[in-house]
Amino acid sequence: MFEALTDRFSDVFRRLSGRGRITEKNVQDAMREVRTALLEADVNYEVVKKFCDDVLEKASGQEVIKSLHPGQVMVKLVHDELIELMGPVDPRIYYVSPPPTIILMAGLQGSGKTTTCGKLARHCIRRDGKKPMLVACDLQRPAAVEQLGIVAEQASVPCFKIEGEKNPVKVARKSIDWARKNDRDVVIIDTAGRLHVDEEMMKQVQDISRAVNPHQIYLVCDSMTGQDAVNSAKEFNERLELDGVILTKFDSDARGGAAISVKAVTGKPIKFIGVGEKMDALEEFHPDRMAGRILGMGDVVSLVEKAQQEFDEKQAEKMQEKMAKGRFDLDDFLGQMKQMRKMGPMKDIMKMMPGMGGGQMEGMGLGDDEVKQMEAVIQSMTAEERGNPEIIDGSRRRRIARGSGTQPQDVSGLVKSFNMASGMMQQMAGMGTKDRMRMAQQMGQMGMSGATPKFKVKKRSKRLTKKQRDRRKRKRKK
Ligand SMILES: Nc1nc2c(ncn2[C@@H]2O[C@H](COP(=O)(O)OP(=O)(O)O)[C@@H](O)[C@H]2O)c(=O)[nH]1
Ligand SMILES: [Mg+2]
Repeated sequence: MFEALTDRFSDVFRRLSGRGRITEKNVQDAMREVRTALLEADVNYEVVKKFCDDVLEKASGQEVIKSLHPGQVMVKLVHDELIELMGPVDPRIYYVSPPPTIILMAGLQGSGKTTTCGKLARHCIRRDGKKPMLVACDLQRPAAVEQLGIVAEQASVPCFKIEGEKNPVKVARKSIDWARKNDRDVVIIDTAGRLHVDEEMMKQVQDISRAVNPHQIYLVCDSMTGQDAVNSAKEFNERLELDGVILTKFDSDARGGAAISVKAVTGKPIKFIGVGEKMDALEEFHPDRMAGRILGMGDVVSLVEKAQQEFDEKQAEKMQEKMAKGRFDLDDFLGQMKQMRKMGPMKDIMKMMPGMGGGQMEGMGLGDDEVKQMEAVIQSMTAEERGNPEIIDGSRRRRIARGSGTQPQDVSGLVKSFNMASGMMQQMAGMGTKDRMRMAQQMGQMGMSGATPKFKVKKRSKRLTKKQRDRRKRKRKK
């Protein structure tokens, strides 16, 4: 996802961080680079101009110039401005009573409408426990109805179609009766698109819309087409009462211009992003998380959520219990590294972690091979050592290194990472989303400035941690 932009931003801010004190001129130079980066990412020109003016104005106060960490202040300003640009967004779907809730999908040909119908249906099932169905109103191409049928099958929902019918308005109308009779509470209508906005297509979608009065109208846009997507969104928005945009093919979007400009240009927020061809590849759009990703600040919230989805629930429960009691040990750590590997290539996951965006990963040395090495080291420890890594002294270290075919410093490195992870987990276990975000931000800044981690967490969990530490001490004394 928009690696180029993230790399550029990282560069700009790293350079700023390197200076002890910055002048107004430095800020201006940095903003000039930010501007170029945004334009290269295919962000709408007007949007870039306003964005940079706004940030400069906010930065021109004494605050930035005198600040101890000017780079961090700038990151925060740009971060907040990005959030403002893309939000606010409420990605929830509001269902009507009595059912069914009618959702109309519009968009150009190839934008991903048909695929997204299936994904949205899965989303309604998974997130809200609904019983959706799809409706085949793309009668332009004979294969379109068949394609929707396949998508519906993949999403395990029924697909309503009328063989031989040429009029999409009729199909749409009849589908609503069918939904009522068959106990479906969400009706998702797929429509025909064209390669470019044209009158006939617009009229057809409008006719369908007037006939069924949808509760939500989503425009599906291909993020890879950048400003073209944004311009077509503007045209659609003038003809239909859009509720939001679904930006597809995010997984292949290297620039990010559409994501950043859609809201500012059309006034309509992005509600979902498509991140792959499979039925579960749809995510809610959260401007704060997106801003973090764009700036390479990582996205702990998404990471935690992804982990939660993939984790075996029982194991997660056990882990939480252990964390709360401060008994998270090296075995758990290993289990977690393995879980993380299950979630996808290590590299993708690490990219979502703060301060590890883009190229910084390579230097960190945390690829699959390193995880295997960790495994070897932990397996060479005794059960006692795994439970209480504090007892690992020089001679134990040498023994473990010999047993695992590593060096003693690899062993101490691992214990260090474990200590950091377990500290973080204890803090996160007692945190709400807001605190997690805050921690992500702090960690992001840490990654860029290279400073030692020092997290400020709300008092309650701080006290908890101290209690846990005391309990551990007492246990050791026994
Ligand atoms: N990588 C990727 N491909 C997608 C995504 N959404 C749709 N596609 C692909 O884009 C192509 C066009 O999608 P389709 O649903 O037929 O578009 P429609 O013409 O608007 O109905 C298909 O090959 C889809 O698999 C996405 O989020 N990521
Ligand atoms: Mg289609």
